[in-house]
Order: sequence, then structure tokens, then C-alpha cells
Amino acid sequence: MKVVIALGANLGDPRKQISLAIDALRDFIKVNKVSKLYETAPFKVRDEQPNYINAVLIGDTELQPKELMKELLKVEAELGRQRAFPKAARTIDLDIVDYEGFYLESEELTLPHPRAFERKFVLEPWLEIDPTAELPGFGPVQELLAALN
Ligand code: PH2
Ligand code: MG
Ligand code: MG
Repeated sequence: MKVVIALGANLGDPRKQISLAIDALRDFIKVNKVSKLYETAPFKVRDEQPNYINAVLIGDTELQPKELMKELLKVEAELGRQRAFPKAARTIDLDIVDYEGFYLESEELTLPHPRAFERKFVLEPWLEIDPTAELPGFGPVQELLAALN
């Protein structure tokens, strides 16, 4: 199943953590494309935070969506993620942006990612590695990005 994963970090050594996370993901995702690393200003957070390093990758996985999310949360925990409050600064954040075009709404996971459409830090790296990308239910990533600029 084709998956699009967004990576973000703004505590510790963000570039290192992103790189370690990608290595760890290879245990359950065949990684096909990885974007460059983007330094981005904190978006819609309520406290003062350092800039983020963001990236997006595209891969293939055999795991079902909720299993995949569980594995991502394990990798986050291994890389020191603490959850003080929603959108707090973090050592690593691994989000499923799109899973094979699936729609899902549950406690643990919403697909596609419900806030990806307004996040330049997701859309820009995604467009870099897939110029024809579409966010299910929202449209072409190129158009979503243009609407933000
Ligand atoms: N993640 C958030 C909230 N705001 N801003 C940037 N620039 N990058 C992020 O990864 C990010 C954010 C919640 O997950
Ligand atoms: Mg996130
Ligand atoms: Mg997350």
C-alpha cells in the first residue's frame, strides 16, 4: 500500500532525529522517495518554539493503517518523543498524510491527515517528490499550495 509520511522535529538535533527516524521506518516501509529537509517556522502553535525541520517521504507498506500508526508511535517513543500537550515542541513527529487514498475517522487515526491541506511544511516537500500528488478529498497538492501563497 502506498503511503505518504510527514516528518517533523524541533527539539534536540532535528536533522539527526529525522535521519534516524527514516532508518527506523525502513523496518516496515519500503522507502521510495525522500524530500529534502525544510526549515520551517512553527505553524499554529500556542507557545514559543524553535523552527522545525520538516520532510516528507513516499513508500510502500504491508501494514494496515492503524498498525502503521502504532509502529510510527513506537519509533517516536524510541526517539524521545514526549507529549506534554498537543502541538508541543518535539524530538520527532511522524504523521500519515495519505494511505492509498483511504478515508478513515477513528480515535487513533484520521485519514487523510485532516490538517495537511493547510500545511505548507507538508505540501511543499510532498510536491517536490511527487509533482502530481493529490490529497484525497482536497485536490492536487500543487493547487492547495498555490492557495496558501
Ligand atoms: N507540526 C505541528 C504544528 N506546527 N509547524 C511546523 N513548521 N512544522 C511542523 O511539523 C508542525 C508545525 C503539529 O504536528
Ligand atoms: Mg503532526
Ligand atoms: Mg503526530
